[in-house]
Formats: sequence, structure tokens, C-alpha cells
Amino acid sequence: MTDSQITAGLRALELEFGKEIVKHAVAAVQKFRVEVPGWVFGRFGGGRFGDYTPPGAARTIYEKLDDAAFIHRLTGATETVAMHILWDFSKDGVVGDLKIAEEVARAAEERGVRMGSVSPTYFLKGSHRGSLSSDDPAVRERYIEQTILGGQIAKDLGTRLLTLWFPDGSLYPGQIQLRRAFANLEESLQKAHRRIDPDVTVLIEYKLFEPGTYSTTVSDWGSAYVLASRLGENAGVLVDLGHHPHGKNIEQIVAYLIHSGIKGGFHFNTRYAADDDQAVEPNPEMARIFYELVQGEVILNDTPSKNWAYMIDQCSGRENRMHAVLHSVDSLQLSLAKALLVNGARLRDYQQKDEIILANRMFNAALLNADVRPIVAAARLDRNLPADPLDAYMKSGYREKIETERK
Ligand code: PSV
Ligand code: MN
Repeated sequence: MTDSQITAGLRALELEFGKEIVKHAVAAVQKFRVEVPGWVFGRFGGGRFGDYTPPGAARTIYEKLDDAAFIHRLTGATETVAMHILWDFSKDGVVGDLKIAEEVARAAEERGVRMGSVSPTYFLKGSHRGSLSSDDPAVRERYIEQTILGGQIAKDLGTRLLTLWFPDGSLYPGQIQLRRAFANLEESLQKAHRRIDPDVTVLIEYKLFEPGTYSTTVSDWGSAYVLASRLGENAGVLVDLGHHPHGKNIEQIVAYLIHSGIKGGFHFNTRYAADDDQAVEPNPEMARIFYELVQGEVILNDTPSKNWAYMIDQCSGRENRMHAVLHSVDSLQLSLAKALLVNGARLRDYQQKDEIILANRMFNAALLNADVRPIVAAARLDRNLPADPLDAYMKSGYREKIETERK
């Protein structure tokens, strides 16, 4: 967008939605921060197409940090990087190593970013019969220890956020005892939790299927909620957009969780089929999710403890990863801007008068039809950031550099 397109676009938005609302949206986009996953930059692919990974994939955690730092330089919005213990702090992919985590945290800071959420990796070697839900006490013990280590790393080196996702589940009815699996998982989690500093927030992620096809042990927000609410005040639920059945109203889950007062977090991505982990698109569903987050005052709240944790979780096999992350950040900023354009007072008035279609049209005027690109561009330019980070990336020479160096 040229400067004059931005100015004209802002004027049009001010005419439709009001000057103050537009000003507020620009300020909010400037403040919004989202975490990027370390794994998106690496060789984590789908195991298809002869193990194709897009050119320029990072070979080490240090190269992942280089890429994350470059994204942050262009967007000013992504200062923390999510880490996985066995991908990023392990020599053998079986046990985590605190010393490596310390080096990684230092390396992140040298590059102008920080270690963000920490995830124990429950899904590598030896977890095919479950991790914390396993019937084998030795397996459970190994993952309890890794969870405790994750808590320590999160507290001492990260953002005090521990994010847990379990691959536990089954392929066929009868394969495992559903209730025992959940009970094992809960008991193991409680054991680990007792040894985690209460200053660390523990978010539990759920997923309908994969790798389990018949059952996953933590399959929906209800099961995650049960686990989290029994752990205590520092625990909550992590919503990943791709982890639901089709047609699920995800913004309503967000509303329930906010109403419950439990801690929350979001893993952003786009899904068409299931857990596709594609880059975030600025679609109406994303804008509606942001509307709930804004209304629920869990985003950009002046009291930081009220805010949910916002993370991107993507890693699709075919796309250029740097483009994909820049696209996601852009889409999230657009979705936030749209959510802020809804005039709450007018909407409530329509709701009270039972003006169903008028309420919906008003909602859609902001969440579906408004072109908020000028808001996002203005927010960036005010911070001396490029108006279009993806365009700036293409002109930066970084792509050519990494694709040559990392052959
Ligand atoms: C699982 O599908 C997941 O969404 C979890 O958040 C993991 O940590 C991440 O993807 C990477 O496997
Ligand atoms: Mn996730």
C-alpha cells in the first residue's frame, strides 16, 4: 500500500466506524505481541514428497533463532520463541538437558529475542503406548521428570509458561481402558505439577485426533478443563484451532473459557481438513475469535495476569516458512483490527431489539467486509517498521542468504 492509499483507507474507515475507534485499533495493533514456534523454521515436515522441506530450513536451534530474530526485526511483534524440550534442548531426543537450554536462552537474547513457552516433548521415541497415561510406570516417570524440567526451564529461562500436549490415545475401541488412561494422565500430571513453581502457568492443550484415531486421552476443552481446574490456579486450557471437529464453533469455546475465569492460551494456525498447521489466514472465523478475546478483556489487558498467551503453532510442509510466519503475523494483526471496529453499544442495541439480521450485518461490516490493511500499515509505520514486512523480507536478501548457506 502506498502512503496515499493508507491515508485514504484510514479516512474511509473513520467515516464508517468513527475516528476514536480507528485510533484505538491502530494503538492496539502496535501493542499486540504473538509468539512464534521454533519448530516452524526447522526440518519438521510431513514425511511426504521424499521428505521435502522448503529450501533454507534451519538446521540447528541457533539457525531457528536467527530466523525468528529476523521475523521480529521486520514485525516488531514476535519477541518470544516457543521451544520443545526434546527438539531444542536434547542430545539424544530422549532426555532434556538444562545446560543446553541455558545456552539457547543466552543465544536468543544475543539475537534480540527471548525464549518463550516451553513444551515437554511427549511424542518422540518410546511414547507409542502413551506418555503420562502409559500403563508402564517407568514411562510415566520419564515424562514426569521431563515435565518438571520444563517447569524449571520455563521459570528460570523462559516466560514462565509451560505448554503441554499429549499424543496419548488409541486406534481401536477396546485397545485401552479410556478411564484408566485419563486417570493415569491426571495422576502423573499432578505429581509433576506439585514440583513446578506456582509462578509458572501450565496450559493443557487438547486435540480430537492424531495420532490417536479412535480416542485421544485429552480430546476436547472439557477434558483439558477438568485436568487444569483440578491442578490449581496456575493451570489453564490451550486452544489450538486445528484440534476440533469440523463445524465446531471455536469462538464459543473461547467465550466459555473466559467466562470460567480459567487461564487460557491460543495456538493460531489455519485448518481446512484437520490439524493442517498452515499459516494463519485473515478469515472471518479468526476475526470472530479475536472479537471474543477483545470482549472478554483477555488481550492487551493492563493487568498482564488476565491476558491469555498468544502463540502461533504452524509448520506446513510445502510453504516457504519465513513467508508463512510473516503472513500469519499480518493475518493476526488484521483480525485484531477488525475485532476492534465492532461498535459494542450499537450491537447491544440491535441484540436487545431482537434485530437479528441487522446485528449480523453490523458484525460483518467490521469482521468480514472492512479493509483494515491501512490500520495495520499505519501501526507499523508509527513504530518505524516496514508497512509490509513480507515485501521487506523479499527485498532484504535474507532468503537468498539462508538458501545458499543451508544447502
Ligand atoms: C500438536 O499437534 C501440537 O499442536 C502441539 O501444540 C505440539 O506442541 C505442536 O503441535 C508441535 O508438534
Ligand atoms: Mn498446538
